[in-house]
Amino acid sequence: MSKVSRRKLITTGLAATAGASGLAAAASLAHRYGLIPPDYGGLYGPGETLTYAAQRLLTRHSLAREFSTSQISKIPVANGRPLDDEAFKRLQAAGFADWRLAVDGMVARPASFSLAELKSFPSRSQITHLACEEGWSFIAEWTGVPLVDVLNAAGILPQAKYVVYFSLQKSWWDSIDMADALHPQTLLTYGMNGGDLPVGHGGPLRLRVPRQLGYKSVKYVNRITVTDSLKDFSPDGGYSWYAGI
Ligand SMILES: Nc1nc2c(c(=O)[nH]1)N[C@H]1C(S)=C(S)[C@@H](COP(=O)(O)O)O[C@H]1N2
Ligand SMILES: [Mo]
Repeated sequence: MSKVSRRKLITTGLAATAGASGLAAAASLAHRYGLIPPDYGGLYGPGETLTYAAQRLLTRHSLAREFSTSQISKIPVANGRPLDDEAFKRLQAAGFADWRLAVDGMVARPASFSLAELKSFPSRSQITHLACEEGWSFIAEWTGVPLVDVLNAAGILPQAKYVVYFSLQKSWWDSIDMADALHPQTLLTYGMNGGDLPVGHGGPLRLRVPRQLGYKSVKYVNRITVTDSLKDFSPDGGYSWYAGI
């Protein structure tokens, strides 16, 4: 059976099973195919599994919509408190010359990159929508280096299954699977609307994951860890781990 028709069959099976005998049965079918999000054990477990499995089977290679310049929001919304502790203010005052991004975990060559080094990679710009789970959203142009290029520079080991990314803002971090980590639209961004990425929007560096809700686009990213398990990085309570849109 071809890959595509096998996929179709699994997807049809998932939908039919969900309708006939409830989400739990569909989730157990998804389990057989390894399509389990790391927060499946919680209250919304079977539902989370069904959403993630169906999306991964149907839309693994799909692109987030890109917009034209005229559709860029006039006043982008900066949400949450900007990072303003003393250590960050010192980095900012020095133009982030001493700031670095660490890349570690399941990579052949753990590395750290300055902003100038990240800017020396081929850059990509894309105009995408950032949607908050609370209902507001805006469209902006984001410029940066595809995460895949930085991961390749460090050498992703074959066991890798997830990429965890941490913020200078202590309680903020999140993770994505390799389908999103290697996706061409997933960018480590240092620019917005033609200028530097403003601190209010996560400058000097923010991971943009335009195929998922806004909270997956963590601001002030300074460390990336490649891993085969999220058991030491349990997702934050309240938000579902997979936030595909
Ligand atoms: N470090 C950090 N990243 C963050 C947040 C935050 O408060 N701190 N808020 C998240 C949420 S809930 C949303 S909707 C977006 C908002 O992005 P914006 O500030 O550029 O509008 O950033 C996400 N990333
Ligand atoms: Mo949000």
